[in-house]
Amino acid sequence: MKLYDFKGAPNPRRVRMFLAEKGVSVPVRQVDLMAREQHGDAYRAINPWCTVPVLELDDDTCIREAMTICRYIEAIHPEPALLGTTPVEQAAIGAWEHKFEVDGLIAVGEVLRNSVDAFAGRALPGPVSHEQIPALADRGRRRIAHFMDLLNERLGESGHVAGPGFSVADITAFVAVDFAARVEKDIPDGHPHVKRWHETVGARPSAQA
Ligand SMILES: N[C@@H](CCC(=O)N[C@@H](CS)C(=O)NCC(=O)O)C(=O)O
Repeated sequence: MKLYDFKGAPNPRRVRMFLAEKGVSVPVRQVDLMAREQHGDAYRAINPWCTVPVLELDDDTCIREAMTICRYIEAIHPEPALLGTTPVEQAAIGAWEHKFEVDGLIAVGEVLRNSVDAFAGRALPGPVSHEQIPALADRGRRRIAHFMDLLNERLGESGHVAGPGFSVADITAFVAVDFAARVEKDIPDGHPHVKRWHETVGARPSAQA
């Protein structure tokens, strides 16, 4: 197995944290997104969608999309369960994980990709060129504020994002909060539950992944 990764990017980090929580070590190959290696022919043969992460299996099968990779890893390494063990747990984890991917991770991406010069002409990942829309960066900032509010509200009623135990929903939300620091610097005041939870999750060894 091999993980195609880019150290500074949030989506591969979700997979690295997931693997670390499982105690599974996988060889990593860095794809230089800054040098546009993802758009070159060699990487397109791995993933024509031109994104990381990708998990390449020993038979050359390439699995793309962070959550799909996590589901695959959970299937072959069920312990500790990070996607839930009962159908109800799985439903809650799936819903919260997706909610915070869209409201958190994608909102931050919307700001950065529509405002940072390095993303000019690349406002969406993938092989198609898209121009930046500055209004989307403004909307993204409002979306991040809403994400922090929602996460704080949720963590005020639950020890972890999807229930009492740690799950992949915590990984996605944690990576999104750290990614938001590239826009907002700190967790905003008035979000004590996010701060408490961020310290707890940040103390897990997987947070260094
Ligand atoms: N939905 C995809 C998103 C993958 C994605 O957008 N990855 C970013 C890095 S976080 C990327 O590869 N960007 C390439 C680029 O910016 O050209 C997933 O969950 O894996």
